[in-house]
Amino acid sequence: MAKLYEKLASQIPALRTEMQALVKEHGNKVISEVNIGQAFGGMRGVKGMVCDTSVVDPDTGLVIRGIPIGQLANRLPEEIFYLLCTGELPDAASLRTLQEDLRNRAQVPAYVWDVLEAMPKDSHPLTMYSTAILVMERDSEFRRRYSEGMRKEEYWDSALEDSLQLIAKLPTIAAGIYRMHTRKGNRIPSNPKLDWGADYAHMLGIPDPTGEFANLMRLYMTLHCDHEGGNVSAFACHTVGSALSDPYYAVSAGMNGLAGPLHGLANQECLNFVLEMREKFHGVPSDEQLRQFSWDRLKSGHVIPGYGHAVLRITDPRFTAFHEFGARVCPKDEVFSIVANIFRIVPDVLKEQGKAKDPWPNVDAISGSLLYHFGLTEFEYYTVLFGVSRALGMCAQLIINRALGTPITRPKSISTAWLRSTANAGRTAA
Ligand code: HAX
Repeated sequence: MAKLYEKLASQIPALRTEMQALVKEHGNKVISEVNIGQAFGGMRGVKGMVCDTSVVDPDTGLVIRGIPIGQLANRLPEEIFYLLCTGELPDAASLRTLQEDLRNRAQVPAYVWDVLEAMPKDSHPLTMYSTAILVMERDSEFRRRYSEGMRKEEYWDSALEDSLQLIAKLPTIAAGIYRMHTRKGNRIPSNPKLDWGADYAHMLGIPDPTGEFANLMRLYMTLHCDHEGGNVSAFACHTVGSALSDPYYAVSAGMNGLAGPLHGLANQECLNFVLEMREKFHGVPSDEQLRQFSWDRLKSGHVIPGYGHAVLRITDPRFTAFHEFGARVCPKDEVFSIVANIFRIVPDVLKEQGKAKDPWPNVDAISGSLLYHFGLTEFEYYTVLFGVSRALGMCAQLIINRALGTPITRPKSISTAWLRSTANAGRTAA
């Protein structure tokens, strides 16, 4: 913690000065306009918040602190967390200190397991995961210090403290949920010699004679870490945190957003789509069968899961990183082959249909097929994996927002009647 804390402490005064100067000198400069379509359309494209951890460019994809995600695919998730927070990759000593710090905080309180074990056995794993985060709120340093009168300039350091506590414990909690939910047997103790991602893989208990499953988990944790500030889970976390609810409340809220089928649950739906196809055609379908299957799905009023994006207009570079991993590790796997064939065929189908603005695959189109290859076949669990990784970005964004004193989120909503009269006034004026 020391080095990450010191690094942030050294950076924050300049960040505050820059923000204050921008607001003072250019506070009235218009950066976005909103039309009625956007007001009814999920505020798509409206520039109304600041997020420095990462940017999603329609034509580049995820860029973390100026580095395209494809160039970070071989980095450890802990390095990515440091990068998200500070804008710099850690040197060897800073990485070691952060890893040691996370190990020292990894012990999960017994009451968390008691709560999880008391939940109905058919609870969704993401509900269990979000509950575990929320129940640990009793230990929040942010809330404790706030109630003691903590000064506003100090908010970030207790947000960092809570974030590190959370991040350290999440792999153990998530792996415990997997063992419990799938009735795979007892929880597997953490191995303190392993890095964060590999330890998570180890605690899941998936046989890994080649070490490639651990590699997949590191890659998975790195690729899903952040996707700028306006996506459902990040925005939910941001909004709850902006009320100065502590990081446990805010991250748990973000996880609930991840549960939606249009967001984090999409990876589960994607694998379903692929497995349905495999079952129907008793293996890898021909190109024509695949094309017809996709059209049938569209005509029945369903989306093709894993394709399209609210921002991206290219093949998601995270899809590409997973595709390269699969092509190296399991090129002949049936499920992976179907995913690769869908990638050849579905973009043209979607273009022909002409509705989706982005006919290209997003990360969810492929991640499940790789997990499935290694025997992690319980796809209702996949969103939890996403949630472990995404906690890195949520926490980094929270820490920075508390450092900058970002105020409570409160966009102005308008009524349909107001829009109607405004639209009509425009018509009269024209
Ligand atoms: N298949 C079929 N139709 C699609 C489509 C797809 N994959 N993607 C978009 N469309 C349709 C939309 O449903 C919409 O139709 P209507 O006008 O009839 O409502 C139309 O094309 C325009 O939509 P859009 O502007 O291109 O897309 P949105 O920004 O509204 O939505 C989504 C983006 C990701 C939600 C959308 O592309 C989708 O539903 N994709 C499938 C689900 C999915 O892969 N979700 C994961 C996204 C990544 C993520 O956040 N992961 O957490």
